[in-house]
Amino acid sequence: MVNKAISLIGVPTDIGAGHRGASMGPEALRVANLAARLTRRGLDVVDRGNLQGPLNPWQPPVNGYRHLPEVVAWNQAVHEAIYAELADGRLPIMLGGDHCLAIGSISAVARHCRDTGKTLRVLWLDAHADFNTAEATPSGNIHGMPVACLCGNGPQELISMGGHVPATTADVFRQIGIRSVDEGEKRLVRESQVSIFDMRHIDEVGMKRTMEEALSGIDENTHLHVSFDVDFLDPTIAPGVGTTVRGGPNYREAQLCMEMIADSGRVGSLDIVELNPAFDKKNQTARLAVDLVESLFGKSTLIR
Ligand code: 6HN
Ligand code: MN
Ligand code: MN
Ligand code: MN
Repeated sequence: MVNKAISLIGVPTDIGAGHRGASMGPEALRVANLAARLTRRGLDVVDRGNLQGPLNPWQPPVNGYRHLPEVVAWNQAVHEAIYAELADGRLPIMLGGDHCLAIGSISAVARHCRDTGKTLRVLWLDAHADFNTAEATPSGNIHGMPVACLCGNGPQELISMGGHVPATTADVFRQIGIRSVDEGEKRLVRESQVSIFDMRHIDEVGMKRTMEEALSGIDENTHLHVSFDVDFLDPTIAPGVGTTVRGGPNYREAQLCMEMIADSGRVGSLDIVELNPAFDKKNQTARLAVDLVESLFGKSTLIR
């Protein structure tokens, strides 16, 4: 059974992104009624408000990284907040914010798993692999680097978050929906143990078998962390993100993905990231994200 004690933690920053606006993500999710929708599902939801951190100075990269000191500050705040919620026995939902924040959240989840003897599995729902390094990145934007950092490939301040290097290992990741990986990044992904279920795989075998594969091997001792980058979704249904890539999952495929995760009963923490209201129309992408998160917590279209 999934933990019913949910804590919402807003992280209003676009410090790792290539476009401004993901800083408005937490409020857009609140306006789309995230808390009430989950409460309606019988969950005990507490909104902890927003974390604080440095403003976005909007500077070019230095040694391959944009805004590294600010990214470190935000992620430290995220790490402490998520770790405290987990230690308190609650299920944290991080309302991003851009995807660099997954360094803080997932390092905290990994630390909680070490404390409690749980096995970590991360479902990374994204159009992108986010496996860049200072050498491979085309942009210097750290939202393209969190998975590499979590696996120990990145700047010292980010790979040592939570005091354990690496924070976790590549074999815990299952990446789903991938369709945009940079040239240098491709080589790094191939050399790693990250499992990728790219759009070609989803086209060929379908979302059902993809999710069976991504969830295979989990058991009562698994802590499932879902890192939901909203650009996972096809841009025709989810225009409110900074880095759209066409050819993503449609509404039903995304619903099935979330429903099958819910069926596992093992979700222990969630990131909702990269929602960018500056690109959205009438908050439709935030409303879609909330709809999908309801499914992740058990809302189902199943009749039989
Ligand atoms: N995201 N691969 C590109 C880069 O700049 O490294 C895009 C990264 C997008 C990251 O959407 O979380
Ligand atoms: Mn726990
Ligand atoms: Mn991402
Ligand atoms: Mn992405």
